[in-house]
Amino acid sequence: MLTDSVEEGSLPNRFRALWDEIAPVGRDEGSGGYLRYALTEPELRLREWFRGQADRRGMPVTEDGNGNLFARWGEPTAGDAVLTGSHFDSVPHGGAYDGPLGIVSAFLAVDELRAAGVAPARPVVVGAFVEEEGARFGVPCLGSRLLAGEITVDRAAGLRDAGGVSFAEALGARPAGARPELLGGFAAFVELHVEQGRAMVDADAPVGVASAIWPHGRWRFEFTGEGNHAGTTRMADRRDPMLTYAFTVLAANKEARLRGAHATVGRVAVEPNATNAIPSKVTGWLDARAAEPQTLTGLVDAVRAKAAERARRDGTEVALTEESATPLVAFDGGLAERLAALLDAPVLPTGAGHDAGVLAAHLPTAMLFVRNPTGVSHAPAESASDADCAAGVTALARVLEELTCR
Ligand code: HGY
Ligand code: MN
Ligand code: MN
Repeated sequence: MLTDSVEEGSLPNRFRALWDEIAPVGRDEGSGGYLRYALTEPELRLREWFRGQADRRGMPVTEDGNGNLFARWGEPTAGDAVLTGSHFDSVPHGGAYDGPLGIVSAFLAVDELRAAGVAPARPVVVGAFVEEEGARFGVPCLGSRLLAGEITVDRAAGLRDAGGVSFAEALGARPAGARPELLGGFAAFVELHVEQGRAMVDADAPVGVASAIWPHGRWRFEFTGEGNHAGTTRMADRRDPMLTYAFTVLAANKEARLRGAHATVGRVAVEPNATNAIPSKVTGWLDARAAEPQTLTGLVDAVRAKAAERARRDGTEVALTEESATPLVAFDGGLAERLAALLDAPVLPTGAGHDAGVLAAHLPTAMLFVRNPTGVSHAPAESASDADCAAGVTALARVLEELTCR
């Protein structure tokens, strides 16, 4: 059985030492946030760091042909490995912990098990999934969706970043797509992740277990009108898509509040994007989430209707395209309860999406949350104390021991 710190040097200090190896990678000095877009230089450096950590532990690394990495401890061909890990990529100027905490904690959990002399009866695999945030190619959990066959290879290969680079070009090959034989080799997946809210603070607990992920998705609104001169075009003669866009953002906020749901428009593109030109086109992306599927559907339908109504008034056009959708994820209830009892930890839902949310449809899956004192995420203020991160490592090690030795 594991005790708190089984090697020289406290676990919080060993966490900090490993954490400091990656903390500077991709950090923006101006904002203090991270620019770790999938398969760009900072994330590639973290992938090399991953390989180095695996090598130091004698864990051979394999790739699945979709950009996901797997480091394995145990019998190479056993078909009942327990997978853990998370992602390296970030949103623009995102926090330090969202993703990397799950990977660093996984390597440290392996160290804890080994130092305690635990000999797992089944392999432990540490995974690093590519493009979880969708910040570069627009589809979140791209790597895990490809592995699970939840996005076509054609669509994934053709996704392009702001510079026009396709995912296939960034990957260096056409993605392999579904790998059922690889996925079938895992008996369970446990993802440790920084909590992206204040529930653990309110629960006064360093570690929690996930019960569910809210259904959520991303919709692209394209508002088109008539580009024209800002100085010579009378107000009555304008067909200004910026008005329709602005009204739609306000409508999304109101409709979400009315439903106890969440709606965000955090990304916008304007053409031609000139101070003295009425836009010809405005594109906005809606991120909508709700605790129940029907609430989410109702929210998106209401925003679509309000946008169309306003477009008629503005003489503009509006087109709505669903870019990604994630159904309600109810994690394996038996597994969540078993881990909550093992760890004496609270069980809580989350509005944040994760690779665990994708894989939960394919194998028994659980998530562990580590307390985030600020409750802020997807921003530089995201935080976690070394002591709580160490508690997360200890919890993950206990869970891996439970799942590989019982
Ligand atoms: O957007 C999300 O919920 C996740 O952080 N990718
Ligand atoms: Mn994440
Ligand atoms: Mn995230």
